[in-house]
Amino acid sequence: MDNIRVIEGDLQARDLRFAIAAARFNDYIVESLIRGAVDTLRRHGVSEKNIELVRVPGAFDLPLIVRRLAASSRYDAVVALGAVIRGATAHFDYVAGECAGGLARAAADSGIPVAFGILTTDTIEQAIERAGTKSGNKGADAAVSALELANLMRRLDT
Ligand code: INI
Repeated sequence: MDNIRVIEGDLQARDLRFAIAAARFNDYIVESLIRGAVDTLRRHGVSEKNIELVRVPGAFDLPLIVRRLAASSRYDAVVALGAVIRGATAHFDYVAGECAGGLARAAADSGIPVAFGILTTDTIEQAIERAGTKSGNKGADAAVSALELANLMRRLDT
């Protein structure tokens, strides 16, 4: 390992610009994800003027808008936030599956990192646990990934 050149992204803010795309559905949960993401970016030194928040109705709608944001050349990375809670409906599989697949395609097609900050849980209690209580904050985790990936993309460019 000692002789291997390791290429990785650090977590420096530099002049990086971020879009946060967040669903309104399950807003009580998603607000905490947004707070976690913004707080994390700011504490790593990202200026507020380099963060824009875009709201969409639900997680299913994220891929279309994230694709547009990623293709705009305005951002170095996009953080996608939402909460899909299973409840008693088969809807869950469609919404969660299309959201995940669509976000992955948006990243691959645009060449801009898209961090996946979508909670997919069976219950609202599990969602609360992952939105800033005992299991951390998935919005904050996604923001860290976005920072690392944006920096890694820069390094790979040089
Ligand atoms: N959207 C979510 O973000 N989370 C959900 O749990 C959810 N459920 O359960 O239905 C949900 N549905 C709405 C969907 O994302 C779209 O906004 C809607 O279908 C309009 O395109």
